[in-house]
Amino acid sequence: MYRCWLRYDKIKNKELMDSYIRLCSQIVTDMYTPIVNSAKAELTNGLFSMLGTKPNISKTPRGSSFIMLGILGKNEYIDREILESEKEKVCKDGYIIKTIDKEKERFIIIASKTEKGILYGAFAFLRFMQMQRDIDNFYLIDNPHNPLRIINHWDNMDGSIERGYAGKSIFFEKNKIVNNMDRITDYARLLASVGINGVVINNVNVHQTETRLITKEYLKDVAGLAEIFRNYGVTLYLSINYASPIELGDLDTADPLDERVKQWWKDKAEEIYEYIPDFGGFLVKADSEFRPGPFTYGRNHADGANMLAEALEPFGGIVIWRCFVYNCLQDWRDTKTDRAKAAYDNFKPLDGLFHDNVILQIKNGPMDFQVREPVSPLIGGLENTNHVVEFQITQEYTGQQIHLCYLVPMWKEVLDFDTRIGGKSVTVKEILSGSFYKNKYSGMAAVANIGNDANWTGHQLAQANFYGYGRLAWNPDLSSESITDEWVRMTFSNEKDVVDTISHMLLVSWSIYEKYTTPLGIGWMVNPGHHYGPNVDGYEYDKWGTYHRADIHGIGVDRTVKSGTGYTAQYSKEVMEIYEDINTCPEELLLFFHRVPYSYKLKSGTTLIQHIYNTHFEGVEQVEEDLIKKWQGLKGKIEEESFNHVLERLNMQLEHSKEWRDVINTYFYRKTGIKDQLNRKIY
Ligand code: BDP
Repeated sequence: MYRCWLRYDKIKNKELMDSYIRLCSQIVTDMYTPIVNSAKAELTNGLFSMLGTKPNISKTPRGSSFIMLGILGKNEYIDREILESEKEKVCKDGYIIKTIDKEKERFIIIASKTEKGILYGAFAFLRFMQMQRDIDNFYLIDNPHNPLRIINHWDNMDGSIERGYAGKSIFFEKNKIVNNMDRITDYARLLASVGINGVVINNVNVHQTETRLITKEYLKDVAGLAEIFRNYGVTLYLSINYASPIELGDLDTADPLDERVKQWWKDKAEEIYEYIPDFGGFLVKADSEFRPGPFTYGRNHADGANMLAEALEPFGGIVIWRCFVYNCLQDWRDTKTDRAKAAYDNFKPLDGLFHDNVILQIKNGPMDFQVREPVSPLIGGLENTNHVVEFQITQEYTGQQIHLCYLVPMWKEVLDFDTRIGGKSVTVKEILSGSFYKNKYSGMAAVANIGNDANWTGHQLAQANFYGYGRLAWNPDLSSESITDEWVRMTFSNEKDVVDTISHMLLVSWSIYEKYTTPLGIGWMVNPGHHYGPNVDGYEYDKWGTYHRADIHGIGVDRTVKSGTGYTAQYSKEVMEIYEDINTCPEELLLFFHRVPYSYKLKSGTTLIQHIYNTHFEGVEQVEEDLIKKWQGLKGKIEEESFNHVLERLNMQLEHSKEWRDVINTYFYRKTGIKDQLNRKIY
């Protein structure tokens, strides 16, 4: 469980084993930099574990078969075999893997224009071997689609993790950075293996101790972490407290236009870069949920972000500024204010005012990581500002790693969403890759789901979300099915039954979770605070701006221009028209965009109330049929420890899904008095 998808089980098939051994007994490279050394170490370990023999490492080939690692254009051997046209196809940090079959020599080239690319190539090669692919005629050119592929940790220095469901922080303990770096090295390996190239190690809510991470007290230790990540091509970033100049006792203001504040951050940047020459930059949650920010001084987000950007600019650093800004002190009686509009309202007017080393980080939906939301209109809505999406791998609202909820299909829907900007087809993934607006920086970020649990993610199957995020950040065109297939084969086995069963479970799990939780995009029917389990009115009369507005007649929030909050106007004209009209609005988002009576007939002919009852019964049945029964069928085919662990989680899921079903169904039955047509038990 600990090794996740880097298991490297011994190859059982004799023929395959022979063919692998033939080509993999030697690694040749004349490079000795830390990243290439990591690539060599990965290959050595992986090959040894799969083949039982350790490859030799040498500068020049000895013998007639080997794996050759090198930089394109700088290695005679490689340059002789790789055509110019092939070289052109390899982008920065991409790689080519090619089997060369000559009369006297047969070898495999893993080459790139950068060292990181070599490391990614090495991991890809091992991945294909784990999936038992033929390497006798290997040919692959693969490039990262997104320049930034970042993981955000919400780790606090006391070791706790905000919204963490897999134990404590692997970085921090008792307000210090941990001593044992082995686990962090293993984490860096996992990140690099899926192509992640940036890590923010601390929570966006930067509390007192964490504010000090950018001081001498901690920078030496932070530099130690940065070194581990650097060896695997991962750049380290820190979340900072916007009010640091005050909190650290140096100034009485954090006004971004105050010269003393500007100088303070310039000096701070210089100090950080003395310790960490390739420091990535700052992630900032400002003026959001009571965090300090430029609003205090009557300044806007561009003023705030640009001031930090100027400080980091001489060193090549970036500012990642979050757009999760909304009124968290709303009056529930106020039906005009719509939280969904907040990010766009706050940031669209500033489009074009940010320095080019500022990147805005936008949650995938306009609210907050619910099980179903439309895509944030700010993505692509910003025409002249670098931006990245923020996904949440940690399952705050999607079952907290007790429920199985595989998020790759959800992220795929977001990435494939057609924004219709300018009346043309423009998908979110094209915007994020930077190819549409030609942004200087772009890509993806996501909140990590790992902790120090032995299996990293609490629920072992939640490792698939971590893996899937990395793979999608590398290549958003990969299908959910192919990512799932890879993960299952590497994590469990290549046996057909195992692959089919676990893939099925993963691929249906989001839909199952959605069925027994909140209906048709409405969201938020959770217990306040910890956000686990059903509580239909938990947030209904509260200040957070998250209302479903259910009464005896109907439910939903009218967000149309015609008669509602006008949120739909934030989209391109074509998308707006789709959402605006109840007949064209995708049904899974019906209650997000429209207020609907319970008797409203869905396209299937079922009424809304009956749909709510049906899906809630179905969801629970599917936990039994599609998850538990399927998993039980794998007894004896996967390791007992994993088998029992997952079964235990699934049984918890079953219990808790029943709670969801009964609370939701009962709530609506009591609100409406309308009976279930099938007379099932509702309380
Ligand atoms: C909310 C979480 C909260 C985070 C916040 C954020 O409940 O813990 O601090 O998002 O993203 O979903 O800043």
